[in-house]
Amino acid sequence: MSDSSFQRRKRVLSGVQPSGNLTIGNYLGALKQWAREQHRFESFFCVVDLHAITTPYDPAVLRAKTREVAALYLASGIDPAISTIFVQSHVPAHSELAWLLNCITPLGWLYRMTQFKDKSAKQQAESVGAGLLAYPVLMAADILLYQADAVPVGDDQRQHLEITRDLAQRFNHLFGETFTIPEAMIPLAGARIRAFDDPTAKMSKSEASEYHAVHLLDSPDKVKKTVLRAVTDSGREIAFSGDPERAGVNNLLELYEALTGQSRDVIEAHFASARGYGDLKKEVAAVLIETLEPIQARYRELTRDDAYIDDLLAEGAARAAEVAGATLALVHERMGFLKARA
Ligand code: ATP
Ligand code: LTN
Repeated sequence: MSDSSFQRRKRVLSGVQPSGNLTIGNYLGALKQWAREQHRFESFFCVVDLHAITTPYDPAVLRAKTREVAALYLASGIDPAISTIFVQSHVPAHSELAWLLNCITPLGWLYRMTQFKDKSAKQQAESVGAGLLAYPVLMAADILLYQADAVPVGDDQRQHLEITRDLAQRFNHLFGETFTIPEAMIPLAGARIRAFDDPTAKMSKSEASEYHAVHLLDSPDKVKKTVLRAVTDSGREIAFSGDPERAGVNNLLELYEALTGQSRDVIEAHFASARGYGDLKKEVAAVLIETLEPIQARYRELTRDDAYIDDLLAEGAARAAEVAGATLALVHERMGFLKARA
């Protein structure tokens, strides 16, 4: 096969921040897709610790969560024999490319990001770090370093994917064809799970309130309690609906849909004879518990020995650094940096 006819396998890159306890939203929006897609794509899955320091945090918690998130990737079915799992800060090319891209990113693009507006509003205006504003540039660096074709994420990341594409195009225009333009890959079901205690808000792992989310490591009892307390409306009809008044029930149905893989018609028919929302909640809790049980069993197995995870992460970082290093070298050349003498 000649060089020009050789096509590399399409690539995927994605990541989760070690900024709290992973939720069922993270699983359905991200991890579950990753486990499925790793068979079709050459895959890179990163624990994005550099992103997790863009809001106030505790260093000891960051360290523990970084390992925990990596273990949850494995427990959710990411196979280290076919996918590369690594920690973002172990591959310095991420920070380096982020700086280079920062210098071609118009500030206006960053101020427009809804995540920046939401997260900065939660802090005192004067203490918001510059890193929170530059967050999407670091994310673009993560993706572009691997020349990723597709990025499997939840619906909330659409805007960040757009800015990544815009930055890649801008760079290619300024310095010549360098980066692959990536596509967002968003699941049909489960792309935006809402909070149980407030169905107008997205479920989020950094939200501390007790009955906000179901976490991947929650006990069956905690899962049941959280789902049974889920905020719903005062009606009785169990049907998918875009009516904001009925967002709570719709969220439970969407969870059921994403977890069981059944069609909406089948689900509505199944619940047609239910006596009320209580029946729906019980069944959603049951499928959640059933989904989490094998993940938790694998997690316990994998974390008996920290050295196992640390070894895998070291191998992953070495593989990732090869790919990222090649892209960064090309970027240096295109941008006009004098090559250091060997
Ligand atoms: P944080 O609260 O710390 O910002 P988060 O829970 O929003 O965290 P991220 O680390 O920002 O999680 O996101 C990791 C992945 O999980 C992303 O692909 C994101 O789109 C997805 N995701 C996060 N929350 C949800 C949700 N509620 N429904 C579906 N996918 C989600
Ligand atoms: N911003 C993402 C996390 C993230 C990411 C990435 C996702 C950082 N770098 C690269 C996909 C690809 C989020 O989910 N909040």
